[in-house]
Amino acid sequence: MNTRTSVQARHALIAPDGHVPSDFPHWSGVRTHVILSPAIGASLSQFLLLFEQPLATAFFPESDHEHAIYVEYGPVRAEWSGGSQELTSGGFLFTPAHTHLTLHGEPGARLTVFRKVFAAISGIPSPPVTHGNAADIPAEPFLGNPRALLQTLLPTDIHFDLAINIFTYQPGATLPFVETHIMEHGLLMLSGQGIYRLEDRYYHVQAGDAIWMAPYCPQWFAAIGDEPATYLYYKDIHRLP
Ligand code: UGY
Ligand code: MN
Repeated sequence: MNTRTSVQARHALIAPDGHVPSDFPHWSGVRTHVILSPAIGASLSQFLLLFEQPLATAFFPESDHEHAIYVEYGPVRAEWSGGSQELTSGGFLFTPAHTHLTLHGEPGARLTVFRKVFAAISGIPSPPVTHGNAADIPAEPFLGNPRALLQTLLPTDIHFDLAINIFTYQPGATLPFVETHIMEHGLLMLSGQGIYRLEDRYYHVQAGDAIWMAPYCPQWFAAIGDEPATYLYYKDIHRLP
């Protein structure tokens, strides 16, 4: 037996063939894979939620964790302290710390949740609940390259201590250099395939794969194949080390 999954001290590739679901109190009808968590060495958690049954429910109780959600397939109804929103494919939602969050999905709905402890700055309010759809977010050439387009889903103001972005590469396009930075990433390949360099290793990655890059993990990507490669990723931002 074999797998492309590789778990290292400072990075991981998690391929779907190894997924094993978790159950949580008051959740029902949702197949839940905890892809990343502090147990692997990350400071974020990354969940993959597959809604399987009518009235399926996932529940994140109020805590010092904030949540950022991206819906691959909807519809999903999100309810939080003080509001609710229907999310279709491409929909995203941010809920700040100290907000409970309930997600109801139709069978076949699939989404990713990034969860982390909010890094508060005294005197600056928490970021507000924010939602939208990737279809309405402009795709900007990354460092001038129109074959590598970046969408920044959440506002870029300093209230936010995380970003969720979508990168779309045409076949043959690459990250322009090997990045090495303090920011940590959790990543989900949404479509296509490519080669991901993580530290000194090179991995073939494809839709459905997830990646953890610890701070300072050298990283580079090249899209291969006949169709564009797209990935969703999390990044911590805007806080002094
Ligand atoms: O935002 C980023 O750091 C991004 N360029 N990293 C990546 O795609 N691995
Ligand atoms: Mn990066």
